[in-house]
Amino acid sequence: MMNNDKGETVLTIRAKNIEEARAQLWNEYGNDYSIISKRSIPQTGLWGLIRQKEIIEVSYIVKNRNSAVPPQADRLFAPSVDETGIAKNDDFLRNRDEILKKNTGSVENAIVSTQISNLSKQIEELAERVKSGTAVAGSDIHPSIQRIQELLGDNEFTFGYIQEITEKLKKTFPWDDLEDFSKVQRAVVDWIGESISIAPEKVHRKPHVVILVGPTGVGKTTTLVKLATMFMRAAKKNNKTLNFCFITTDTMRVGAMEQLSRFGEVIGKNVLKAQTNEDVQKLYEEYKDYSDAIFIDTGGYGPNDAQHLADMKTMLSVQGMNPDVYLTVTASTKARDLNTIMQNYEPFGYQSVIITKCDESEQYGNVISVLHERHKSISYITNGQKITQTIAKADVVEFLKRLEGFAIDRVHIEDKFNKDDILGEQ
Ligand SMILES: Nc1nc2c(ncn2[C@@H]2O[C@H](COP(=O)(O)OP(=O)(O)OP(=O)(O)O)[C@@H](O)[C@H]2O)c(=O)[nH]1
Ligand SMILES: [Mg+2]
Repeated sequence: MMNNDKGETVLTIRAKNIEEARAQLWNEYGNDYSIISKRSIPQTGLWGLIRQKEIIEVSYIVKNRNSAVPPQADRLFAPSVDETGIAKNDDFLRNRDEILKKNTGSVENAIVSTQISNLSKQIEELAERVKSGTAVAGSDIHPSIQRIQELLGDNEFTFGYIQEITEKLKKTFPWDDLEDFSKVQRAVVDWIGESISIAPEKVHRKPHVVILVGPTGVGKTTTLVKLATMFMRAAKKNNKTLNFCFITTDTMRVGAMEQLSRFGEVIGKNVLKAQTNEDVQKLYEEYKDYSDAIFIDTGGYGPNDAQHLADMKTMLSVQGMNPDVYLTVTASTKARDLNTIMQNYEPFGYQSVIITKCDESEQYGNVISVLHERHKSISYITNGQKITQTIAKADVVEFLKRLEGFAIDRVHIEDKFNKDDILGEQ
């Protein structure tokens, strides 16, 4: 308890959300309180194992502290409201006198009084919403939240993600503040940005072994070559030469070796072939001492092809190799399939995800939602079939700019998310 600069006593209460805090204050003081501020307090569950929840702490002052009528009794006489939401004061005063005569001080009266006061509070709120035209038949969702839900749906965000944003809006914005749609929208764009995790740049010990895994036809081979090209350019920029080789373990598919070899020819590199774990091991031992990087291409299997996935994992397990494994998926993959793929490739210990074929997709909500739900980061995105200039480091701002239907304040998001250069455009 403390005093504010007007000498009024400032009190605090804690609650799950602002609505609950208001309900508590209403029960205690009727209308005779003013909320001054609120703040969120993180709560950690059992030994920090359970997901963090937040509660809020509300600071408030009590008005009319010396009022002759105690708050509970006073609320018995909340004015009745007609269909326009306007209080009928004569009826209200008559009822108040009659009830006062009949009811004095029993527990039952207190309970009834609380119930009546809660009801009158609800009526007041409803009348307020009818007046302002914001009441929604059969739902307690503000139109701004509904609009946000529609926009998120249009961008293919998952139901779970939309629910999360809805709860956050309800917690953060009091009903009246939801009227300001551009403010709401800006907050949602910020939250989407905050939910995108970009893989941090890492410094690797030589040789930097890069392995791409992922379903059939997602663009693993093409992306591996794009990565090699990008690393080569970065080295060249620093007046260095990148010593590297390609290894393909994709020996089953007709033409797989030729495909990579063709790319290899273009950039002047041989492609080495590995059919077994011993082959990978041998090639690694042979090349590790004088390679800056080793790029390993893998065959594509369906995410439910457990046997092939297990064989591939065995083939790639080489002591001391410590590879940088990326899961490669296309931007247009449905959220549910993405979830299955990410789950089934988990044994490869991929550090982050490469999103391919972004040029073929308009919406990214599916990818953003699933990666957020599975706590995975994005490292690169690819944007076309051309080997050069169609790979970029993943960038929050680029994802936000592609959100459909949202008004995007570019200066704000660039300031907030600190846009990096797109490597592919250099
Ligand atoms: N539009 C578009 N096409 C791409 C992109 N990346 C790759 N592709 C194309 O996707 C097709 C498959 O690419 P690959 O690199 O062979 O895919 P993969 O994952 O190695 O395929 P498998 O080895 O058979 O599993 C090719 O036609 C590529 O040109 C991209 O970013 N955008
Ligand atoms: Mg391939």
